[in-house]
Amino acid sequence: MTATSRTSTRTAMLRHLLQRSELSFLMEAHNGLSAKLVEQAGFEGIWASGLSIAAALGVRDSNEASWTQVLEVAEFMSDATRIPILLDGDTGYGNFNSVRRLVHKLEQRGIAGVCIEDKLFPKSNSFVRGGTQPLADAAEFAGKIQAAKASQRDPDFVVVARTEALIAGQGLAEALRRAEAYRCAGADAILIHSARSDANEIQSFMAEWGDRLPVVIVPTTYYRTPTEVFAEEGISTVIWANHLMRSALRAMQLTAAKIFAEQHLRNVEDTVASLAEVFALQGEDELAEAEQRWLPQRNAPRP
Ligand code: SPV
Ligand code: MG
Repeated sequence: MTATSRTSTRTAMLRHLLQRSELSFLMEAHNGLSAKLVEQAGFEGIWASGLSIAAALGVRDSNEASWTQVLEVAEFMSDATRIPILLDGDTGYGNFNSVRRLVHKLEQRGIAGVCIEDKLFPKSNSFVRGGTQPLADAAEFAGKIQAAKASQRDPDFVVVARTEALIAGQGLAEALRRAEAYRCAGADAILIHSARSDANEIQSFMAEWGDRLPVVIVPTTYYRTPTEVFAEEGISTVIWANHLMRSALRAMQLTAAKIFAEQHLRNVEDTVASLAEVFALQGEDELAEAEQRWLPQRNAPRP
């Protein structure tokens, strides 16, 4: 399969996930390994989380990793899987022109779509300084969406417009005004983000928004809301945004602390994945087979 046909297939898959009537789910990944695990678990798509990628790189979610560093990570994730990836493209890493170049590079690397948010570069995570972060001018952000849509070569490549109006405390009317502006600019879906511990403002948004465009949510803080409620509200896609990074963090902390305290491995061996599992995930079998096919065999007669 060529890079182009692989890309088209995945973009069509992501578009379908957003547009179908049944609720869909994107699971966070932050490197090739976690992307493989998302696919193995049965998920239909991956959220390449800015927060999780930054955390895994040991930096803050404040554009401390450059966009080409994020792209490198996304490429490993793309190579490691066959399901579509929606990249968290933060603010697009600059102006409309940066967004155009980002879209080209994502298409080249088999990423099925990008989500950009109406904050200012360099952004902070919505849960860190959400309420105090200035929003981008809505018209300028709409221009970024238009530029992204105009520069994609694969018609199925997906551009999700994310508004932070609720996070910034600007209220429902402003969230709706922005979402409508981004819809008119050509966005394929709207991500409406909320930092509340209940889904009330998301439900209010949905009541007004209706089915103008598919809506994506990130229920990190309103995790107690039953998933059926999201389906009833007409939401298209739920992103589980950071839970592999957070579970890996906890597991690594516990293992490191145990080995540090005990100075032996006897009590951890049964609590960690086997090496055989690691090699299987890496596809060692395929390499052994390829070596048989393409390396001169040791006992073969010399030509
Ligand atoms: C991310 O996963 O990086 C997101 C979602 O953008 S949030 O952290 O909630 O902003
Ligand atoms: Mg993010």
